[in-house]
Amino acid sequence: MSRSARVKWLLHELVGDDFDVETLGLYQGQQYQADYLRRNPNHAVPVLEVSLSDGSVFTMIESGAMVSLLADLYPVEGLAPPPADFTPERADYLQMLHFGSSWVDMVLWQLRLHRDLYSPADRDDRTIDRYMNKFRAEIEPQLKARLDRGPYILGASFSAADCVMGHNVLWASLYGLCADDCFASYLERLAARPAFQAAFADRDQFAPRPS
Ligand SMILES: N[C@@H](CCC(=O)N[C@@H](CS)C(=O)NCC(=O)O)C(=O)O
Repeated sequence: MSRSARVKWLLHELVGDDFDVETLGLYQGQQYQADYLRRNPNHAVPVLEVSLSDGSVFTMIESGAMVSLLADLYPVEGLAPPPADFTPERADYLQMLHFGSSWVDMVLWQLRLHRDLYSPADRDDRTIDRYMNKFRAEIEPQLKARLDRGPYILGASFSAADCVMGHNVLWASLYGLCADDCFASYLERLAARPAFQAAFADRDQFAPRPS
């Protein structure tokens, strides 16, 4: 259920099971171990390590960048409108990918921190109210308008942007957001995909919040 799911899901869409997964105990603080901090100084998941033919490894530390790059690397799968001269399809795709992995993500992260992760002394109910209202009043209508027009966030076809926005909708639904039927139908469509099922098959191993 962490942001790793966005990347894991897309990898299953693109290459089946042909990648290795390493898990990290976030609630146990394993992201602060020296070896992990060398890979990601932001002490966060996901990290994507790409092994190159010269034996070196390139490390990526931003889920939105990973999704964007991976979708472009496998054009035959057709999960990203091709980068070319300007096309409205490509522009809209990038816009949704970045909206999902920055703006919408930022709002959900504030909710996650203040509802689930901070100690009771650091939680702030006004911050929770502010971001719940922002999500309901500003973000949900934009997503609903898109899902009223078509089955996926870009319209008729599933794309890598759904791996980010679908994950966000799933995340938001844990806070009682995205309650409209259009979101339930969207999640049902996404959950019917074998790659989604493979990506979330281990979800029971992870607790939604620290005990
Ligand atoms: N902008 C980053 C955010 C990554 C992030 O905050 N991941 C969370 C889990 S979803 C994490 O690992 N938090 C642990 C920590 O901050 O110590 C991305 O999208 O990859």
